Amino acid sequence: MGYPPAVLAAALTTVFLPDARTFQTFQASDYVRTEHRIKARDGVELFTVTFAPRNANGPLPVLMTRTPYNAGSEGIGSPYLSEFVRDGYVFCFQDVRGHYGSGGTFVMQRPMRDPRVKGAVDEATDAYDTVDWLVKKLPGTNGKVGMLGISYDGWTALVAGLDPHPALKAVSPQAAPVDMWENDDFHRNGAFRLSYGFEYAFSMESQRGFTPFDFKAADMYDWYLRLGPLSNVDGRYFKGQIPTWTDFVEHPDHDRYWLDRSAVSWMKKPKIPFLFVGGWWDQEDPIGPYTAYHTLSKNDPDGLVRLALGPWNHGGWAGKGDVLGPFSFGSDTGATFRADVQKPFFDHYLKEQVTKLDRCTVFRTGANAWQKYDQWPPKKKDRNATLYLQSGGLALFDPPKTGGYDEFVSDPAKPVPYRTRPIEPHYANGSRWWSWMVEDQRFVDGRPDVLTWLTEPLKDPVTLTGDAFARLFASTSGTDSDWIVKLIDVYPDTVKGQPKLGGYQLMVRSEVVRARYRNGGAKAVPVPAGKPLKYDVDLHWIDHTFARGHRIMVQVQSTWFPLIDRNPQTFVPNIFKAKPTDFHKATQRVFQSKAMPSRIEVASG
Ligand code: PG9
Repeated sequence: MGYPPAVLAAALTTVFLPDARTFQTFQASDYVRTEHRIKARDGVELFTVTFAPRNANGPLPVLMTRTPYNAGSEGIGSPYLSEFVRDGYVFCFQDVRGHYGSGGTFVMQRPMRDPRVKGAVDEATDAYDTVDWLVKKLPGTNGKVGMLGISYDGWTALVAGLDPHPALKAVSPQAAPVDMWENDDFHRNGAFRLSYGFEYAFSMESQRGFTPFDFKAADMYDWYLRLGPLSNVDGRYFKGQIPTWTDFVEHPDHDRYWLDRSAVSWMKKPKIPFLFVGGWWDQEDPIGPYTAYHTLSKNDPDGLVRLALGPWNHGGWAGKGDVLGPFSFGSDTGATFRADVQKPFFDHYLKEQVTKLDRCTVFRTGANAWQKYDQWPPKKKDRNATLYLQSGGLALFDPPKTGGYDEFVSDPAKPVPYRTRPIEPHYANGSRWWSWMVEDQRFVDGRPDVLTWLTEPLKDPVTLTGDAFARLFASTSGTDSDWIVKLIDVYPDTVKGQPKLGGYQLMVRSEVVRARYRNGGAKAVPVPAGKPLKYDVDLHWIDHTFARGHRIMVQVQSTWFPLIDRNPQTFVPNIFKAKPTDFHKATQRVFQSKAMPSRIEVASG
């Protein structure tokens, strides 16, 4: 439909564009960079950098990011901010206390203050004091502030949004962890994320500013095996000088320490709009966005909570988002998200540009198509699906009629690598950490300590949309155990035009549970040796199409090294204090009978 330009301009002016200044467009070079030291309520100075357009016709809103990764090095030339830069926003970057230019002491994910303690500070008060300063002291603002950021910067945005200054009008926490014992960077359901926990704690706490650990080794699989039990970390390297590592060791269970740091405990009812953003293949914080959306949307009568999920690794939406590993998504999904979801969200609340904002914008992987949902999981009961593990390595959508179990021996001395070796340190130059979640799983298929079930090639496409769980009936000959479940899309042997994808095993969902916490994280309890037990492995959410001719695969294993530390497979009260003699081989069984039907379940809302 073509409208005459005059009609179109009039319509745009009245509906979308509140005043003439919106017609101004800017480039990064039109902005002036200024440094500030903003005093928090306790007198600590927070180093802050602002960028404001030189010749704006009117006041503009502020977009703020609070970071532990050096505000001084932040610029506005990246694609991530380009849509805002062009349109005219003021940008503000601030070092959290204790890192780079800010005063005070850094505390990893500083717990929320006790409001009864006078003068107490946390990341929310630091954000509050900064917003207050921005709207009162910084010239050229319209009195409205938004916050956004990825990962740690997303977490600082989340915390600020839960206890907001009146001028903080909208927040987008992106890949923000929520409860680091249950999910994301440091643990998964209490299983310790060894390589990430080790590297990150050291890099943040050995000095002021991010300082990578110098492994002097090419392969982290080898390095962590040679390290031996976790008690050697302090003995050989950290010497009690890395506070977060000390806390890992002293708080193996989901105790008060973790609850105090869990944003779930601070989430009651949203006071301002939130846009949560996550990536299906985020190698660091894939679960925080779901958990936050899920928790806050339960009590959201004003419809303030929104969600966007895309085919991204950690922060992949900041770039083009057209490919990940060998997979192409058919369009620049990062750019689409930023232009169609992120920018309208902030424009709506900070510039009063009235636009329809979708509740949940989700990229369906496999089909390469964006979906809009009124809620997540969407209400579509007909989409519920159950895939049963059967004898002979078969996976079927019908329950087993007979069957027994499959077994393997898990040996902590020869753990299954989580990705192909050599495994580089996470943030080393050229590290494949960023794309390991889409690596071809054929590198472990066929190992004697990895069980595999597979459907026949699909006659029709199968789309799974909703909450995904593995219900596993399993036993171990030991007294503790890890269970790792992977849901995999197996490509046909030949893929037209993409020879590299022939037979590819793409991991779509994956998770680990630690058997000692099967009754809850508060207390570790031994597993009765040899007794089959039911484990609910939360695979979180899925929106994926397994195309015609593809097969669906499920893999189960008990080690995933060194992503996850080795379970001794013999119960000890604290695995961080286990001795070398505590680690034993165990015989693992997965049951697939009528009475104990191990399966994958996907349920809609
Ligand atoms: N994944 C990182 C992180 C976030 C929050 C706490 C600890 C680590 C990050 O990328 O910032």
